[in-house]
Amino acid sequence: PIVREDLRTGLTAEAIKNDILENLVYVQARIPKIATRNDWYMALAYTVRDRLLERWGMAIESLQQSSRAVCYLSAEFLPGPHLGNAILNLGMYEQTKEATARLGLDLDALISHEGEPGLGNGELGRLAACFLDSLATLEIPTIGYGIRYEFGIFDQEIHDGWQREVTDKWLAFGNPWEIVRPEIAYYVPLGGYTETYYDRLGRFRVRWVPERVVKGIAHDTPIPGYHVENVALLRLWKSEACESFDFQAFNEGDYYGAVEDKVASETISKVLYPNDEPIPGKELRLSQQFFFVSCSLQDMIRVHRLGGGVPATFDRRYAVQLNDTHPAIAVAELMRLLVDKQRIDWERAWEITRNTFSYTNHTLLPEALEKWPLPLFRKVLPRHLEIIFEINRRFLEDVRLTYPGDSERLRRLSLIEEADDRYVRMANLAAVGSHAINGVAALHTDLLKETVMRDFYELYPERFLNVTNGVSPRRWMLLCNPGMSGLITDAVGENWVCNSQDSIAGLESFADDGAFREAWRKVKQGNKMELARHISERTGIVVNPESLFDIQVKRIHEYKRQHLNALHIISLYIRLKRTPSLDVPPRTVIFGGKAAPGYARAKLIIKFINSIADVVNIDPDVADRLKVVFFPDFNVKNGQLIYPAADLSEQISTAGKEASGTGNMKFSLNGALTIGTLDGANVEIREAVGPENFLVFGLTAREVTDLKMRGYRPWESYEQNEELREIIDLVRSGFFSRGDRDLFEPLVNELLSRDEYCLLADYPSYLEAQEKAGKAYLVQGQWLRMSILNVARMGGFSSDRSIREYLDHIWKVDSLKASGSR
Ligand code: 26Q
Repeated sequence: PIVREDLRTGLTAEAIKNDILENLVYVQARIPKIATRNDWYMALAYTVRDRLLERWGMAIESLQQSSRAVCYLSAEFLPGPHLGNAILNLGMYEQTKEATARLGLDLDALISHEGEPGLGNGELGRLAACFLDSLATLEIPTIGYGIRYEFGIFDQEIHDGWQREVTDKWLAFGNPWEIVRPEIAYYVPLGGYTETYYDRLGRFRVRWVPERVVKGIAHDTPIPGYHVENVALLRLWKSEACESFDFQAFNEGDYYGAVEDKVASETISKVLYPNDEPIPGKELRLSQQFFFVSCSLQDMIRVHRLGGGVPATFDRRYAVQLNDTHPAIAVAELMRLLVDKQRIDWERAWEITRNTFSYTNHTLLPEALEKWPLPLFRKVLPRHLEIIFEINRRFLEDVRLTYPGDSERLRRLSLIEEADDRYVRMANLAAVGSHAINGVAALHTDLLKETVMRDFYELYPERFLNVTNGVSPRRWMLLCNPGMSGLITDAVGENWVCNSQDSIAGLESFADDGAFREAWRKVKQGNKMELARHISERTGIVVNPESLFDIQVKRIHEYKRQHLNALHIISLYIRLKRTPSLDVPPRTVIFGGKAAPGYARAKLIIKFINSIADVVNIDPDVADRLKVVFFPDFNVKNGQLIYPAADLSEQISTAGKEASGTGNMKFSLNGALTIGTLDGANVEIREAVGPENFLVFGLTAREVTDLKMRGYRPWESYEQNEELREIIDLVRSGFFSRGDRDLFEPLVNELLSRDEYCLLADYPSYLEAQEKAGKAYLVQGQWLRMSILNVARMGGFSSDRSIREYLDHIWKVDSLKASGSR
C-alpha cells in the first residue's frame, strides 16, 4: 500500500517509486504498459520536482524574511539539463537508482534523455547558472531574473562540413521544471510619447503615454543547492498580450487585426539573439531587454511591499547585479518607477538606485559594447531617454567641476555618444548607476581600468574591483565526472564538493602515489572511451581512446583562434607524412562550438576544420596517429561528456581578448593540462597549478599592443618561417578543398594581410608548446602527476569562491545559515 504521507517528499526507494507511478498516471496520463521513455522521464522529473517544491515554500518564506536578497539580472541563463543535477543535489541518487530499477528502468538513460534549456549563447549565460547553483548552496536568498525564450540558441548540425542552424524546440515535449504563475504578471509599456502636467499638489510631473502595453508572466524554476534545504528561484518572463483579444477591433469585425496585437506582444520573448551579430537596428532586442528588466523591478517592488517595505528602503532589501549591459536599462527604469510612480524625489531616488545596482563587464572588444541609436531608443522608450538625459546632465555637471575645461574627457564619459549619429552608451549608463563595477579575471579588470573604462576608473576608482569567475564543482566535477570525483572523495573526504579550496588541496600528496595514479589513469581512460563512443555515433569517426585527446570547445570566433589550432594540425600532418618515425604520441584533435549565424568568417572556420578532417582522417599514412573531429552541437549536455575526457585543453585566444574563460577551468578541474596564452583567467590558472604544469605560449597582452603600435606585418612571418609558408601554401593550393583555391581565400588573405588576432606572430611559440605537450604525454607517469596536481590546485576556481567575493565586497548579503560559515 502507498504511504500517502510521504508520497511527494519521501526519500526511500519505495516512496520514490510510488511517486513515479502516481505522476505517470495522474500527471503524464499514461499507464506503464504503453509508457515511452519520455513518459517515464517526465514522471521521474515530476517526482524530483515534488521534492524540490517542498523546499520551495521555505525558500520563498526566507526570501521574504531575509534582510537582503540577491537579484541576478541576466538576459541569458544556461542551466543545462536539470534532472541529474537535482537528484545529485538532493542527495537521492542511490534511492532513485533503486526505485527506477524496480520499475525496470535505467536511471542513467532517463537522465540522458533530457534536453536542455538553451537560453543563452555561451559562457555569460552559463556563468549565471553556476552562480545560482552556488548562491543556493551557500544558502543565500536569491532570484535569478531573465527571459523565457520560446526558442533558445539554435541547434547546430553539420552538413558537408558546414554549420546548419536548426530551431531549438526545447518546449516541444513540455517542461516539467517550470511552474507558470499567471497571477504574477506585470504590464510593460512600450513606445508612444511623454507629456507634462501638474498634479493635485501643483507639482510639475511627466506622464508616459505608451503606444502599447504587453504583459509579462512569471515562469519559475527551482534551482536546488547541494545538500541544503535552500533553493534559488529562477524567474523567467514570458510576454503576452494584455487581453487575448482587442475586443473593440473584434466588435468592428477586424478579427485579424485583433489577433495581430497578440502576435506582436508574444514576439518579445520569442527568440534569443545570438551574439557576434551586428545589432544597432534591432528594435526587438531593446524591447526584450526593457521587458524583462521592467517585470523584474516591478516584481521586486511588489515583494518588498508585501513584506511591509516602502520604496525608500528598496536598496536595503535588494542587491541587484547587472550581468553585462544587457539589463543596464534597469538604471533608468528604477529611476522611472521611483520618481514617476512612487513620487520619490530625484536625489533620493538616485541614491537608492546606485546603492542597489552593481555591474559586471564581460568584454573589452569595442565592437561588443552595446549602444543604441537615439531615434530607435526614443521610439521604444521615450520616457527613459528623458531620464537618461537628466542623469547625464547632472553627471556631466559633476565631471565638469572635477575636470574643469577637459571637454575631451566629458565627451568620452557622456552617456550619449555624439558622432555623426547619436547613441545611448549602455556601459556608461551601467557604470554611472552602480556602486560597484567588476571585471571577471584579474587581467581583464586591469585592462578594463586601462582601456574601455579608464575615464570612469579615474573618476571613481573606489567602484572598481575584480571578481574572477568560477564554475560549479557540483555540475562540472561531481555530476559529469563521477569516477574522478569518487577518487577525490576517497583521498580527501567529501568536503571538497562545497569547500574545494581547502579540501581538495589534500590531493597533492597523492600525485606521487603509483596506485593512485593508476586509478586516475583508468578513470580518464574510461571517460575517453565514453566520448569516443559518442563521437563515432554522431560523426562516424572512429578514434583511438589511447591517443592524446586535444580539445577546443567554445563559441567559434576569430579571437579564440580555432584556426590557429587548425594550422597546428596541418603542421603535424605534414611532419608525420614526411617523417613516419616521428616520436610523437597519437593525437585526436576535437573541436566543438557554434558560430553566430551571420558571422561568415566563423562559419568558414568550421568548414576549414571539417575539410582538414576529411583529408587527414582517411589518409592511411597517418592512420592511428592523427584524427580530427568536429563534435556537432556543443552545449552544456555535450560539455558534460567532453570536459572529463580531455587530456589537453586549448585556451589559445589572442592575449587581451578573452575576458576570463570558464571552459579553461572546467578542463583543468577534470584533469586536463592547459596549452594557453596569458589571457583571461589562464593567467591565474597557471599561477595556481604552477607554471611547470601549464603549457604557456604566445605574446602577452602588452606585447600584442606594442606589436600593433609598431606596425605588425604578418606577411613577414610567412616569408621568414618555412613551415608556416608550406602549410599556408598547401591550403591555398586547394589541397583541403578538392582543388578549390577560392574557398579558404578569405581566411588566408586575412592572415597574410592584416592578421588582426596575431595568429602568425604566435604560431612558432604555439608549435613549440605543442611539441612539449606531445613529449610530456609520452612520459605517462609524469603526465598523470601533472594532471592530479592541476585538480588539486584548482579549488579556488569554484563559483562558490566567486560568490563569496560578491557577497563580501559588493552585495553585503548574509547567508541564511544561523551559525554562518562566512
Ligand atoms: C549583445 C547584444 C545583442 C545580442 C546579443 C548580445 C550578446 C549576447 C551574449 C553579447 C554577448 C554575449 C555573451 C558574452 C559572453 O559570453 N562573454 C563571456 O563571458 C564569460 C563569463 O564572464 C567570460 O568567461 C568570457 O571570457 C566572455 O567572452
